[in-house]
Amino acid sequence: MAEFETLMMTRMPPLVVEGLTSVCTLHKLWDAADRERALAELAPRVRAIATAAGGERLDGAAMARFPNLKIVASFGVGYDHVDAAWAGAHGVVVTNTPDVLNDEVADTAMGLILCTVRQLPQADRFVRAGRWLEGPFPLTGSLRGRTLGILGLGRIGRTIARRAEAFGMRVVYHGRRPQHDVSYPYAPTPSALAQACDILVAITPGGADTHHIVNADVLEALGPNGIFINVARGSVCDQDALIAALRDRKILSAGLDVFADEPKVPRDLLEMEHVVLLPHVGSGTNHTRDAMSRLVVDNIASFIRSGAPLTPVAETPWPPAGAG
Ligand code: NAP
Ligand code: 8YV
Repeated sequence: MAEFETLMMTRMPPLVVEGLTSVCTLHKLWDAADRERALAELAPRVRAIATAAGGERLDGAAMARFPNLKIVASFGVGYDHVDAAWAGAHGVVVTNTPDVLNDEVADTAMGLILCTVRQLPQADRFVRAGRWLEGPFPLTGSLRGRTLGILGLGRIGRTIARRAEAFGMRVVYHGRRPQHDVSYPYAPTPSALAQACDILVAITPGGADTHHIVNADVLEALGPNGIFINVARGSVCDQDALIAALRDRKILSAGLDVFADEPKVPRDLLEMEHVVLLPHVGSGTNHTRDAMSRLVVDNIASFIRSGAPLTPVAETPWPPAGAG
C-alpha cells in the first residue's frame, strides 16, 4: 500500500487508534508537543482527517491547510462541527457514523422521558436524603394518555417513535416536510408541534438551519404541563429562553443531554430541582461507541482500498454528483 497518512485531530477511542494504525500511517495531533509545528510539517502529506463530533470545528479555512486532503471521517452521526458544504465543493468526502447508534440514543431519550415524567432522579435523591422516613414521595405525572412530539423524524427520531408507541403514547412530528411512509400526524411548524404534544423531543441535526428552532414561543406553546427533552444539539434550543421558561413555570420540566457550551452547564440549570441533566451520553455505551469506532476505521480503510467511503454525508455524496 502506498503510504496513506491520516491526521487524528482530537483524542479518539483506542479502537479507532488501533484500527487506523493497522491501515495507514497515523499522526496524533493531540499528542504533538508543538501543535502548530506538527501541522505545518504534516499538512502537505495528510490525505485523511479523523475527528469527532464535539471536537474542534473543521471549517473551510482549517481544511484548506491540507492541500491533499481527500476524506474527513468523523466519529458521531452529527457533523455540524465540519463544514461539509465546503468539503463537497473542494473534492473532500466527509463521513459520519449513522444508524449504529440509533437504538442507544433512542434509549437515552426514553430514559430522559421517564426520568422527567416520573421524577426518578428526584425520588432517588429523596431516598438518599432519608426523607422517605418522614413520609411518601409525592405522586408524579404519568406517560398514560401522553402525546410525544418528535422534532426531527429521522433515523433516531423514528427509533424513538417506535419505543414511544410501545409505551402506549401517541406520536406527532415536525420536519421540513411531511414524510409519506409514516402514519403519525405532521405538524407544520415547531410551535404547532409543541401545541400538539405533551413531551417535545428534539432530535434534529445542529448547525445554522436548526439554530434556536426551539425558542420562547415554542416553549410557551408546549405549556405549563409540557416537558422538553433535548438529545439533538445544544444549539437547537435557545438555552436562555429555556431557563426562563423553567424558572417561570411556563413548562413543567426538561431533560437535557446536550447544552449550548459543553461541558459548561449554566448554574441556573444546575440549581433547578425540576430538570434532569446528562453529560452528552446519548450514544455512550461500550457497545455503541465500539460500533462507531469501527465505522470510522472502516470508512478510511474502504477509501484507501477502493476510493469509496462507506457512509458519506449528504453534502458529499459518493460517487460525487455528475461523476461517471
Ligand atoms: P437524520 O436521520 O438525518 O434525521 C434528522 C431529522 O431532522 C430528519 O428527519 C430531518 O427531517 C430533520 N431536520 C433536519 N433539518 C431540520 C430543520 N431545519 N427543521 C426541522 N427538522 C429538520 O439524523 P439522525 O441520525 O437521526 O441524527 C439526528 C441528530 O441527533 C444528529 O445530527 C445529532 O445532532 C443528534 N445526536 C445526538 C446524540 C447524543 O449523544 N445526544 C447522539 C447521536 C445524534 P427533514 O429532512 O424532513 O426536515
Ligand atoms: C457522539 C453524538 O458520540 O453522534 C453524535 O452526533 O453527539 C454522539 O453520539 C459524541 O458527540 C462524541 O463524539
